[in-house]
Amino acid sequence: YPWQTLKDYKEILFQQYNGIARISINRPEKHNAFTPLTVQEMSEAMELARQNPEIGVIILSGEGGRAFCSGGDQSVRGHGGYIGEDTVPRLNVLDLQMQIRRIPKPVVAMVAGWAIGGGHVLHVVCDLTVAADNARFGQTGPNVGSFDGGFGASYLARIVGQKKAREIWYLCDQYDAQDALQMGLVNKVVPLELLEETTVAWCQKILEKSPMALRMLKSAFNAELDGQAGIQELAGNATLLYYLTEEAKEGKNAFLEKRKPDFSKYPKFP
Ligand code: 2NE
Repeated sequence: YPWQTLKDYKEILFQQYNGIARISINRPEKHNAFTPLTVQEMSEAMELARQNPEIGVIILSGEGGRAFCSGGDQSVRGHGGYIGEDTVPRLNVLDLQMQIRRIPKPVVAMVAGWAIGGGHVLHVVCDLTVAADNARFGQTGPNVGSFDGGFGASYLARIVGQKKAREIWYLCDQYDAQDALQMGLVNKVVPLELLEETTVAWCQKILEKSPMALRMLKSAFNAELDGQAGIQELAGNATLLYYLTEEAKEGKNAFLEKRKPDFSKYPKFP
């Protein structure tokens, strides 16, 4: 596909094609482990994709065909987090997880090879996952002195069930693409050579759908799980829809025109 670069980064690629943005970790020599800079760049790209009216869907991937992402780069893990050039320890991947969940456009994980540790959690929080037949999934936290008790535990358990989620975390086993399909952890498995084609075809199908309906659905799926924050997100979309009505505009116009609003002509639905 003729992907066009949207912005140059050091540790990721940020491209677009036909309404699809693609954010891809570009550290194949480390199986696409992330540093604070990788995450900062992904975060900025995700925000740019959110603000770009041309973009309707985002693909998250890893370069090289051998790994989606192997989690936090253990060689820069220091006292209290992952350490970047500014010497400050961070766990900024948690903010990226929130961004993926809150962006009102579907995010599709395109997984070839390893999706491990914090890299596994990144695909878990995506709306959909298309996997290549060489994909391998798993958590490693308890092996390397780490854990993700947020979406990495509770949302994973919503997807695969409590018993399986506990197995995944307590045993730190690795699961192949068919295992993942069977437990509902991925949506589709295809041969590696068809991964991009299939993922782009799924995205194009999504792009034909009503963006407002997709937006409402994403926030509705989140609302059921995210408590007050989930309701806030769904309610924000309700406000957006209300602002599009003449009834809401009458309120604003009356204020600006220093008159009493006349809502009498608007229906009082049963
Ligand atoms: C992914 C896995 C199982 C692959 O094994 P293999 O044998 O196919 O590859 P290899 O040789 O281990 O990896 C290739 C190169 O990538 C580096 C390796 O050190 C190796 O480098 P060289 O020896 O060739 O120089 N590499 C791979 N993953 C890395 C990583 N995460 N950090 C730094 N370098 C890495 C195997 O590579 C593996 O088990 N990787 C580690 C997975 C892991 O434990 N990730 C961190 C989990 S914790 C986390 O991500 C996290 C969290 O729990 C909570 C919040 C935020 C993050």
